[in-house]
Amino acid sequence: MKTKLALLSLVLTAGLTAADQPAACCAADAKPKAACCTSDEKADKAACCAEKSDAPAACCAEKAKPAACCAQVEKPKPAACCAVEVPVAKKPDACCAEIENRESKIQNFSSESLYQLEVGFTDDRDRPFTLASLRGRPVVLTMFFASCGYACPLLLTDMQAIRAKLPAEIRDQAAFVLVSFDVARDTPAALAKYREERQLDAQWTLLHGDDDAVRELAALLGVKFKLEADGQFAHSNLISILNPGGEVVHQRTGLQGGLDEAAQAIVAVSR
Ligand SMILES: [Cu+2]
Repeated sequence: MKTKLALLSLVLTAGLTAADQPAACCAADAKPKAACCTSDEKADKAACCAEKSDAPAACCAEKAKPAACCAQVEKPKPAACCAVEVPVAKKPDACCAEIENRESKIQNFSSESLYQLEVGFTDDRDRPFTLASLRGRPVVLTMFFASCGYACPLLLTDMQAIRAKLPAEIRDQAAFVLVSFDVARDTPAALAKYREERQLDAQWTLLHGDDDAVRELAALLGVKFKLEADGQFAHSNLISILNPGGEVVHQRTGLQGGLDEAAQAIVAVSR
């Protein structure tokens, strides 16, 4: 994280122009604002920031006076204020949302990308897994639960059928992902058993998440699910196709048809 923030700070600092220089501390010389405000000789950083409240990146990146510096800024200034060592829980929402957006751009994730999700999952070998690790590949993703007696087996069959429709070179690079919303029963061990029973090879990723992670992903995908009295879930039937950047480019809704279209969507984002 520190490296990313340092990079961000550098990017922002590099973008400052002479017009951004705070008058009081920079007028005396031609140094750009960054040099001016971080100079030991011009140590009154709060005053420096006050001169130019919309360009505090340089002075607020100075860790010695983050509180005073950020207080000078009327609007939250993410790069500046978040660049300091503020505990995560205390970062202002607007501040963090913007810096995350900028970091995502650095990683080439768009605002539509599921790979911006910071929640973690666990795979069926009990290893931590983040969705962003799927970047660079076309992805076929479905939310399901392993003990489903009706729809989920059909969804799996359709994912396998979509896979079979792909040209070999695309089939080999695609990832097939099943994320369970049955957080209580579909433990990594239960998912490992499911993999074995269904004979799913290494191209398949089976994920367990905690309640928050699952709900967040479901909301982004438009998947609804509800635990019924009989232990089964009522749920949406959606097979989502993601491009290599993690954006949903196609969804097959329901339990019938649409396999050719789904395969075509995968091919389209693979070339
Ligand atoms: Cu189901």
